[in-house]
Amino acid sequence: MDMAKNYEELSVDTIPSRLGVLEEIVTRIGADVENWQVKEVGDGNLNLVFIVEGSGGTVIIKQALPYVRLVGDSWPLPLYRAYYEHEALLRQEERAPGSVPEIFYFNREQALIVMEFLQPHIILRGKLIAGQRVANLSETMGRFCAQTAFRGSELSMKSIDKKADVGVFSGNVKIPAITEALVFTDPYFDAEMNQNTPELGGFIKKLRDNVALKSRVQAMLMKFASNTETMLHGDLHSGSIMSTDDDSRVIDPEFVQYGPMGFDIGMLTANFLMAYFSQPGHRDEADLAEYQTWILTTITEIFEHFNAEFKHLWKTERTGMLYPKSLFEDQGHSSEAACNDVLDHIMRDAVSFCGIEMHRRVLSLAHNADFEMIEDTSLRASLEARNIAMGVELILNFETIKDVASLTSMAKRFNEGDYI
Ligand code: SR1
Ligand code: MG
Repeated sequence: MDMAKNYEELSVDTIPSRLGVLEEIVTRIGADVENWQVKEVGDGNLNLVFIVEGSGGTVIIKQALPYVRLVGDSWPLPLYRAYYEHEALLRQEERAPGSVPEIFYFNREQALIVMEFLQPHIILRGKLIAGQRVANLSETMGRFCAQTAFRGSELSMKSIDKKADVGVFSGNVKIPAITEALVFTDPYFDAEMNQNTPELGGFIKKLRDNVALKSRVQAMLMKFASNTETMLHGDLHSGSIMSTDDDSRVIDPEFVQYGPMGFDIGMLTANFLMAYFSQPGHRDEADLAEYQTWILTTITEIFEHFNAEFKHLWKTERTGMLYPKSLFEDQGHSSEAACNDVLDHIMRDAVSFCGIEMHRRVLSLAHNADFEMIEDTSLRASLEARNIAMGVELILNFETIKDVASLTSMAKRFNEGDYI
C-alpha cells in the first residue's frame, strides 16, 4: 500500500489546527479558526467527508482513508485514489465546464481535497427516494456524459495526449479492481461479501446458473478492463450527483479510469431504473405512476441530450485521429452515418453495463438505499426481482435495444411482472 509516512487521518477536533494554517483554506472559511464549526458527514463507502463552516464561508474536506470504510481495516485501500480523483475533477471541469465542484486545495500526502460546499444541494438519490423532481437534470447529465466521453477520447484529443493520459490513470489499479470484482464478478456466484434480501434466494440461484449470462458479463468485463475509449467517471450513480430543485453537479470521481464510452451513461441509467423499480416501496398509489413516469422521462431525455451533444461535438470538435475529416468531409462524404454507428455502439455497451449495475446493487456488496430502505423485505424482494429480471434481459438481448424508447417500454413491462 502507498501509506504515506506523514499521512494522518483528520478528525473534527484536529481540522482547525491542521488546516487553519493554510492560506488557501483560511481565505475560504475565515481566519477566526477557533470559531470554525466542523461536522463529519461522510455516508459513502470509502472516505471521510467534513463540512467546515466559518465566518467567511463553508467548504467540504474530503479525505481518503487507507481502508474501505464500509468494511473496515481488514480491506486496505491505497490513498493514491485521492490523487486520481483530483486529476479527474480537473479534467471534468475542463471537458464539461460547471459540472463539478470547484477545487480550492489538494494535498497528495494527506490524500485530501478541499472543495466547494454545494448548497442547498443534496445527494440526488435522497431526492429520488423522496419523490422530488429536479429540473434540468436530464440536460446536465446527458451533456456531462457526452462532453466527457467525446472530449476525453481520440475523437477530440491528440493521440499523444490521450495516450499519455491513459498512462497517468493506469496507476489507479486497486480502485477499478473493486468494480471488476463487486460489479462484474461477485453478483454471479456466492462470493463472501455478497448480501441479498433473503426472499430472493431461489431466484438468485437461477441467475447464477445462467452460463450464457455469466459469459456475456465477462465479455463486458473484458471490455471494461481493456478498452480505453475515454476517461470515465467510473462510479456515476445517483449518490455521485448532488442536486437542488433545478441544478445538479457531479461529484466523487475516484473510480476514474479510461474505459468504454457507454460505461458512465449505462451505470447512470441503471441507477434511475433502480429508483424507478423501488418506488412502490416509497410512495402511495396516488403519486406513484406519475413519479415513475418522470423517472422514465428523465432517462429518455438524458439519452436525447447525450445524442444531441455528441453529434454537435462530432461536427464542431472532431480534431483527433478517429474518423478524421480528411476521410469524410474533405472528400465530400458525409460522416453522419459513421457518427450514428458510434452512437449505436455506445448504446449497446450502455445497455449491457446498465443490466450489470442493476444486478450488482442487489446481489453483491454496497447496495442502494433505493431498495435497502424498504423495510418490508418481501415487498423489497419482489421489486428487486423486477430489477434483476430486466437486468438479465438487457445483458442477454442488448442488441434488440436500439433506442431509449425500447429501454423505457421494457422497464414498464418488467414493472408489471411478478418474478418470485
Ligand atoms: C467497497 S466500495 C463499494 C462501492 O462504493 C463505491 O461507491 C463504488 O460504487 C463501489 O463499488
Ligand atoms: Mg463514491
